Amino acid sequence: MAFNHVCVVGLGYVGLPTAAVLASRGIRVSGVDVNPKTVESINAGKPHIIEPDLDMVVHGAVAKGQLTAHAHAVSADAFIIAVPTPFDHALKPDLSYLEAATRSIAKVLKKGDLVVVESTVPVGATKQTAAWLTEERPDLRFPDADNPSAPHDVCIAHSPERVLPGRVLLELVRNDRVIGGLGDDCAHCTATLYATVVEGEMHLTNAATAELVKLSENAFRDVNIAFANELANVAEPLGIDVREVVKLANHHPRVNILNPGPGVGGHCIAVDPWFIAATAPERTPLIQTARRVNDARPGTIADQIVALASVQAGGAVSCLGLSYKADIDDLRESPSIHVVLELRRRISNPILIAEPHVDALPESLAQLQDVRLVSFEEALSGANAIVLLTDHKAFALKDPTVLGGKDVIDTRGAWNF
Ligand code: SAJ
Repeated sequence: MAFNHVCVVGLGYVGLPTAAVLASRGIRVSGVDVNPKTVESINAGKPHIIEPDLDMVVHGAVAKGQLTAHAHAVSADAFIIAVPTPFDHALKPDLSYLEAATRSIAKVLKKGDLVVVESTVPVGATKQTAAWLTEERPDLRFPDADNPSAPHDVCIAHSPERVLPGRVLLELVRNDRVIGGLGDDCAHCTATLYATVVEGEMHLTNAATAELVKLSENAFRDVNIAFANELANVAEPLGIDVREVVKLANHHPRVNILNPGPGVGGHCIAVDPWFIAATAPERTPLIQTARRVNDARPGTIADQIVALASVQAGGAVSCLGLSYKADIDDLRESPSIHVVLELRRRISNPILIAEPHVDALPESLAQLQDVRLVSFEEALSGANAIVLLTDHKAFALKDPTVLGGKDVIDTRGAWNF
């Protein structure tokens, strides 16, 4: 099966790199996004997100006419859906973007097309995608997870993205892929599409298994980081360096503890475990507890900051880094933001924030009293309490003596004095 034209719905952190890489392999790609600014910027050859080398690949693909962006779905041979799947206030998955994207492609679907859900979804969502399509297009036959060998006109599969922000273009190509088909032939058909870009192995299974595989990967990491953070909660009051504990424990051949930090952020690891919990609330005490342990870390860090002598004396606090991890501009679910919010709840001292990847504070912080975005240099010179929250390369200390006499909390273990 040949795919000459692919429509990628959702041009965010996953959709845009996927669209650009497919286009760079000579496939005609139409990207679709509901945000007119995103469409405009991509058609001008400029990605709206920061990711190493993405600007070059997008610019090249747009200049060659291989990649175009649109406000509405375009008829194609294959559709890749890469829209957000957040959770709601009750910690339940919110599939409204997936539903809207699915219904939007229904209008242009034809016999022989392929639909791939790349968004991370709760178990059963790919099956639900087929149900939405059936509602919209009763004239077409869609695969049935309960009868996968039944004939169908359109293939549907789940192939979760597994790329690490900051290494997206590299991992998109090199990582193994899990592909779960709804009907018997759907995974094979999807593997043909990804074979144009993926150098890693492709592991074919059914859709529900692929859904749980993806959620398990992120929940595993969340539980491991929660363990590291719990160790930090134990070690810090005892005056023990938790990083040395982790480093030495990891010398055991069968131990691999991740790094403690200010908490877990981003749109994946801080969110996906709740998708498993929502499916089986009574059977996931470990996964739910890990989420709570990680979510409590910013409050613990805020308590440590409040206890510093310079803060007790009323001095300013400088918080370095707002994004959820190093060298990216993504502030989603960032523990750094929660540290600042918790800090403002506890004290009224001035708070200076340095974040080289943003031009303005996010709304949740901009509305707080006496919280300012400043340069790294001003953050270092303007306060006697310095807290490293995100270990951006830009915060590497050329001259550690600038911290002389100051109260310092390095939540990432990035500064060696
Ligand atoms: N973190 C720690 N300690 C660690 C590692 C991470 O506190 O030892 C924190 C980070 O600072 C960050 C959060 O956890 O706040 C998550 O960062 P991350 O680098 O672990 O992962 P993400 O969310 O950027 O990307 C993850 C990846 N999943 C796995 O590694 C299993 C990526 O491969 C997935 O594609 C992505 O989620 C996703 O989209 O699901």
